[in-house]
Amino acid sequence: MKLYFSPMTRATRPRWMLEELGVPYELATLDMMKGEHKKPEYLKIHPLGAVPALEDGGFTMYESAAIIMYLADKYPEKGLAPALGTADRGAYYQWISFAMTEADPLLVTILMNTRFLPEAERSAAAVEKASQRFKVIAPIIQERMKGREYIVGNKFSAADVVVGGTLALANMLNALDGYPDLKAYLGRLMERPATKKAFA
Ligand SMILES: N[C@@H](CCC(=O)N[C@@H](CS)C(=O)NCC(=O)O)C(=O)O
Repeated sequence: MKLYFSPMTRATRPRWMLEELGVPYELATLDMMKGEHKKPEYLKIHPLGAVPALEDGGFTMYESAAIIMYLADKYPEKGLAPALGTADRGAYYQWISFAMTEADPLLVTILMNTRFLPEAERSAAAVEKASQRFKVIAPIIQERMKGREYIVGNKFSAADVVVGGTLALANMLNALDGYPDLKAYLGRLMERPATKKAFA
């Protein structure tokens, strides 16, 4: 299995998942500064030229959360996804989707408009709007975490990888200040050996 990866990107999440699974994998690190992710051979793997992507045998796929869920299902014996058709499996899909569709885009907007876009293209209004909306989303996750160790059920799952990845991005943008339960949850996740390897 080969993971197309660049440090400090969404690719850290499937790398974390692979480390949690403890299965062998190859890391194909793309140098984004050199535009390696936009080369024609990589565009055949990911049509947008983004990371991550996963190659498994003759098959390739992209989208970080999809890769993480695929890996959880590929290794059922590792127990990183709740059983199909259970309430926990429903919650698992819910929190993965919530992190990816409700929280992540806001954080990417803040990241792009504070760090990555050329100064002339940055929008303070977009940052303000996304920050205000994140103040609606973060308390919902924090409420979920009250009295819980993990986002789903009472054990670590692939949903913690996705939600943890989102919270790590939020924390990097100082968007978790004022959410002590989220900071504590993220702190616990960051102590895991697999997380330390993936984020190293
Ligand atoms: N929804 C995708 C987003 C992937 C994505 O946008 N990756 C960024 C790095 S965090 C990237 O490669 N950007 C380069 C580009 O789009 O040109 C996922 O979760 O995998």
